[in-house]
Parts: sequence; C-alpha cells; structure tokens
Amino acid sequence: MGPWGKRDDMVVHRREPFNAEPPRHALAHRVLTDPESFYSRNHGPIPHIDARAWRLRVDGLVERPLTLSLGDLRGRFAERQLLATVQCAGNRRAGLLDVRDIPGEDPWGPGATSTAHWTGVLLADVLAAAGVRPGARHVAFAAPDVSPLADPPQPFGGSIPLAKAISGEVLLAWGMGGRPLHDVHGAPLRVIVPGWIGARSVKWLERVTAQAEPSANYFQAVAYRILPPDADPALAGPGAGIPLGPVGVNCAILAPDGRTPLPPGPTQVAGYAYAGEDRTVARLDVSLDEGRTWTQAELDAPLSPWTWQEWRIVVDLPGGDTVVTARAWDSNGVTQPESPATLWNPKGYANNSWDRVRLTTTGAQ
Ligand SMILES: Nc1nc2c(c(=O)[nH]1)N[C@H]1C(S)=C(S)[C@@H](COP(=O)(O)O)O[C@H]1N2
Ligand SMILES: [Mo]
Repeated sequence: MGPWGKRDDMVVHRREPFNAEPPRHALAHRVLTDPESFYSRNHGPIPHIDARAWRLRVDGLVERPLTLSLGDLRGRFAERQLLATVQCAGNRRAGLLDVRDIPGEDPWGPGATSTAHWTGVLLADVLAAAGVRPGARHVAFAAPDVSPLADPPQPFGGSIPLAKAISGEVLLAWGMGGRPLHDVHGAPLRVIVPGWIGARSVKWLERVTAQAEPSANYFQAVAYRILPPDADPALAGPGAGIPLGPVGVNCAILAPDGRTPLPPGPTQVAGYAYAGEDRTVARLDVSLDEGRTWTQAELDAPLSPWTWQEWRIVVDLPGGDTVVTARAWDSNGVTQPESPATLWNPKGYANNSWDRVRLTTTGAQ
C-alpha cells in the first residue's frame, strides 16, 4: 500500500504536498472509484483534525451565524446521498506540457478525476438555517491547510455563486463510499460541488461565509483561472483571467493503455467521458485514422446527473502502430477541440482536447 492508503501503482506527482493519480487501468470498467484509487490533489500538508473538537462556522451575510459540531450537522439536517465525479482543472495537463512547458505544475494524466458515493447534508439546508441575507451573491469556503505554493502562503479556500450553493446540489460530506472520509480526502467534512472543478470542493471545511463578492483566497482570485497564453502567471494579480467553474466536456481512453503490445485484430477500447454542471455526454466517437473518420462507441447513461459515463467499442487493430483517438459530445452539442495547442494556458488548466493512445501490435507487420 502506498502513502495515505493509496494503491501501490498510484502515479505520485509529489509526496509533499501529496499529489497522486491512479493509472488508467485502475479507473477502467467501473463507475465508482475505490478509495485506494481515488486521486488526491493537495496544495499544502494534509491536516489531521480532531473530529470531536472540530466546529463548522457559518457566517457573513446571514441572519443567524451558526457554530455546528458534526453531531449538530447529523442531528439538525436531513442526511443526503450524492453520486458524483470530482475532476481537477489540471486533469490531462500532461497534454498541454507536450505543447509548451508549465513551470511548477505537475504533468497530470487523465486520472485527476474519480467518482464516489458521498454522504452528508445539503449546503442549502445549512444556509437556510442560517438565513442568507439580501446582498449575498457568493458562498466562500475556508480550510486550515496552509499552502506554501500560494502567494502569499495562505490556507486553501474558494467560493461558488449563491445560486449553486442553494441549488440543493452541493453537499457537505462526511462520508465517502459508505465510510467516514479519510484525512487525505478532507475529514471530518468537505464540500462536494458536483459538476464544478475539484478546487471548489474544499476539504477540511471550517467556515462557510455568505458574501457579496467571490472569495479573495489565492485559489479563487489568482489560481484556477484561464490566463491568455502570453500572460506571466507570476505577474497576473487577483482577478486576472477567467475563473473556472463548471467542467467542460472531456473524455479519456483508459484501456488498453498502450503499455503492452496487443495481437492485431478485434480489441475492446474503453474509457470515461464527462460533462459538468447541467450537461451529460450524448455521444462518444473513436477514430483509428487521427480523426479523418469516426465510429460511435457504446455509451452508458450516467448513474446520476453528476457522474462520468463509461464507453466501449471493439476496434479492428491493424498490424503495426495505431493511434486511437476519442472525442465526446455533450448534451448541448458541444464537442472537444482537436489539439491541446489551441487550449494551452500558462497554468495548464482544462485540457479537454481529443484523447489519444498509441497502440502497438505483436508480431511482424
Ligand atoms: N482544503 C483543501 N481543499 C481542497 C484542496 C486543497 O489543497 N486543500 N484541493 C482541491 C482540488 S484542486 C481538488 S481537484 C480536490 C481534490 O480532492 P481529492 O484530493 O479528494 O481527490 O480537492 C480540492 N479541495
Ligand atoms: Mo484541482
């Protein structure tokens, strides 16, 4: 078993802070990701919080500021379940790094996304108990983990618009896969903002604040924003660029992963496809000729409105090398761009270009 209870073959980008993704095959052929395989993205040291002493503060533009223990949360609010995929904005960054270097950012593959069954209470219910006052437009989340990567170093935080916060979609979760959250995933309580970039699903949640403006936290105001290609992220101040929110349509080929040669002939190719917020994946195309011609894969319906979808197709592999390409279309008719070069941005976010895996065959050509 690897660090933080993760599988041995986890791809560890960094040990401090701990950042790791499962290999492609660990995500293949299953909707739910087991906790040992679930990716983990951290900007600072992972805290261990004494759940009994822990309290959640709810404050800002509210009628009744609240201080809630875990027992209060369980006792005062209805327990809810949510099946949701979490996806980091840095998922598939490696494709952008192939275009141009991104100093300081790790080369995440397609495993910076995972799916679990979450248990907790609705953020909407907690906000209703506090009574959100007119003038509140955003709900900010604060955590205790101080990130040395922020400028200046500060605890992780972020915010979502009030409309999403009170939609009844956002969970304050203490359970993952039917068990208490592990430290590495935010125990005792984390936010799950389904359909939005993972950065908004703040772990080790300590404070929920209703406010007029988005969070001024570094990870909302400076990072997790799309800067123009010629911008210097070290010089881009708070508010520069486009803040990331809902996740765009994306997909990945998970199996085969191209690591071992295959016999020529029929081979099943399988993967995930995902579209955030109010969209689902409507079609998945696979090409064996770099996108000149496409065949539609079999695509499963999502298990919940907030989960990725599995797809599979049997292709006939010719001898030699074949590049398999996949692209998804969402329920708005939007598809993925062909090339990561057109998407390159200085922090390396939101690479949703076509996924490609090179497969080699055994035997002579
Ligand atoms: N407190 C805190 N919350 C956090 C982070 C963090 O570093 N600190 N990372 C965020 C990011 S960028 C992502 S993608 C998800 C990852 O959640 P996971 O580690 O449970 O997979 O947590 C988010 N919540
Ligand atoms: Mo992330």
